[in-house]
Amino acid sequence: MYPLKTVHPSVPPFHPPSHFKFSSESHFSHEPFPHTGCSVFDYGDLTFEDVPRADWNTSWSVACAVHQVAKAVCRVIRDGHTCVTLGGDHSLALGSVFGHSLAQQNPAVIWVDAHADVNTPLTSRTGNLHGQPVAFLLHELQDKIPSLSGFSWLSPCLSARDIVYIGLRDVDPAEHFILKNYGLQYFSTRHIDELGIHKVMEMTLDYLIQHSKRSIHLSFDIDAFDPSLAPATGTPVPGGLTLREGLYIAEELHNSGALSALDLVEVNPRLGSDPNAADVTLDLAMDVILSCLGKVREGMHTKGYRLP
Ligand code: DIR
Ligand code: MN
Ligand code: MN
Ligand code: MN
Repeated sequence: MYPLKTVHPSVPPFHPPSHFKFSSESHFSHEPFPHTGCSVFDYGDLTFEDVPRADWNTSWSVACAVHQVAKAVCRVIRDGHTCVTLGGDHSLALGSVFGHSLAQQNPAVIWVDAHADVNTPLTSRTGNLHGQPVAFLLHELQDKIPSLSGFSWLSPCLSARDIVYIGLRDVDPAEHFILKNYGLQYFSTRHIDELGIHKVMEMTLDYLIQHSKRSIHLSFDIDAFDPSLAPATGTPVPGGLTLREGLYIAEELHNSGALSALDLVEVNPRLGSDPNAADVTLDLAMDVILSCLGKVREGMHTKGYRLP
């Protein structure tokens, strides 16, 4: 038997918080989540104001939406749960990471992505806010961020030292400058080729956790995977993670016992060239989430199992 460090999720009895009021459709599932034994509580949908199409990517509409995400994520983590946030584009991590930092002191962030998402509004060549969330979150970049309408609730909650990227392979020149100049830690796909995903995860966790007991935020952009595996996404980049690398990352974070928040973003079922694109991408996203929550590839049996 290979001596893996394994943390078995203890599943405490769950009582829905008395104060939740996201929507009337919220429900608590007493059925354990498939493969993991976790109990799942659906906090319900957030409701967003209708925004005219022309305003979809404006800072105001994004800011209002992610503010709601921040409050919701904070509440879930304060209740003692691991919060799973599904996207949607990666600007939602502005809210989820900030919300996490309100609930728990100084979380560590692992950003799995083809992109560094660290443009500032002034360096961005696309204007896309989903290419900028990390810049908004970093203390070190605050003097480079113009004040945008709607974002007054947001204050930086991460230092350059608190984040590690895995899977980078499409980084703009300004982003590369930021990574180097501010000493952000990253493992590009070339680093994964060189070191192997096992070593990358070991180094990532050593760097972020060391001997401290801090919680981990995994922000997983599905475009980290190779486009052959995750075609239904907005900005696919060739040469991405294999299924096994992606699952290894997720399993190691489960094994760390410190995962408090997981974003699974940039899944867009409307995109992709063939009719299967949405299905395969959704299945993959599901696999990552389940692995983060304790699904193991070697299989499982329940305590007390007896052969017939
Ligand atoms: C590019 C692409 N660096 C940008 N980034 C994407 O728009 O800032 N991030 N697609 O997810
Ligand atoms: Mn991203
Ligand atoms: Mn990306
Ligand atoms: Mn993106």
